[in-house]
Amino acid sequence: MRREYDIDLLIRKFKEKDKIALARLISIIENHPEKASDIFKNFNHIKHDSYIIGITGSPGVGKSTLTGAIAKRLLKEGKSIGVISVDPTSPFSGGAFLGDRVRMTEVSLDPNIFIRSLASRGYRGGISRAVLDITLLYEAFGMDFIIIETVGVGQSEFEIYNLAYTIIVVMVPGYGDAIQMQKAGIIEIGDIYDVNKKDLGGADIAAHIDMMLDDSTFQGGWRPPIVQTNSITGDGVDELIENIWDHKEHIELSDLLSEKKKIRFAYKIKELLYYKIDIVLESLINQDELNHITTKALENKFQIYDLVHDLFSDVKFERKSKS
Ligand SMILES: Nc1nc2c(ncn2[C@@H]2O[C@H](COP(=O)(O)OP(=O)(O)O)[C@@H](O)[C@H]2O)c(=O)[nH]1
Ligand SMILES: [Mg+2]
Repeated sequence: MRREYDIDLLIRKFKEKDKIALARLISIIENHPEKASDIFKNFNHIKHDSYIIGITGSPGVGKSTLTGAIAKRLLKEGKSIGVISVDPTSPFSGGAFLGDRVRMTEVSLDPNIFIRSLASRGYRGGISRAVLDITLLYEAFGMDFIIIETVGVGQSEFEIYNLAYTIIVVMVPGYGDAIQMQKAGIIEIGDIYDVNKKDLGGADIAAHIDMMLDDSTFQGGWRPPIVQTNSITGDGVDELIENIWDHKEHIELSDLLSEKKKIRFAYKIKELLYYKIDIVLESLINQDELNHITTKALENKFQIYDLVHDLFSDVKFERKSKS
């Protein structure tokens, strides 16, 4: 079946806050990054900024449930929310996975929330490119808040640090998880720490993190608070949200927010450059040449640097003068 996209019609509906149009535009941008510019040019006049919250932590700690709990409260305050759930470790590919829908069912029917799950690694230009573009679409849609949920362990291809303004690191009772997070360096990026599954304990972990933070120095004068939540019953979620507001206020007043916004766009620009360079690279070196030097490298592995270098011997890396 041939599916024509009438982008103008979609944009018109999008501007009328039609969630189906939002969903379609996200799909188009996910699958056809080359269409992004055509879509985004319709939003040039929009100056709206969403506040971006990142929720990270190991699989199963309760990030999706917590996202639902936070969203529920924000919706009650009349806010609109765009959720992006990134879990490349999920065996499901593409689209939304059922689990997250179920965990967020209560809120997912509200007209002021939109949830998108990204599960596979197969996005053109990479998963982080897709995430960045979806945040831009959410901003154009007028979302007050964007919540990005992401698996935080051993995931280098997507760095929430470059995207979100307030980062919540979620852990669970039991030292295994805390130690794993510490090893992965995730523990250093939190603006707020949440030991979830409070019903299973976790006061010791909270104290442990607190002690660890005592030994740290804090850039910008923010000492990350530690909260405990039960994201199923909602116990502790109000306190968590209070802490989000405090952090938001802190970075707004100290101008750290503009710094974070700068990082977000610098990251996006780098992403776009890499994407372009990939295309250039494909046109410079074809698969045959690649196979050829791979064979050669197999014969003499110590020549590997020279072989790659020689590939570029005919290419002139000269900057065009800008006059
Ligand atoms: N006991 C308990 N279970 C929870 C809590 N929060 C989430 N869960 C459960 O933990 C499992 C994983 O939750 P999920 O939100 O999918 O975790 P994610 O992988 O981090 O997104 C689900 O079965 C949830 O019902 C909590 O506060 N207490
Ligand atoms: Mg999840």
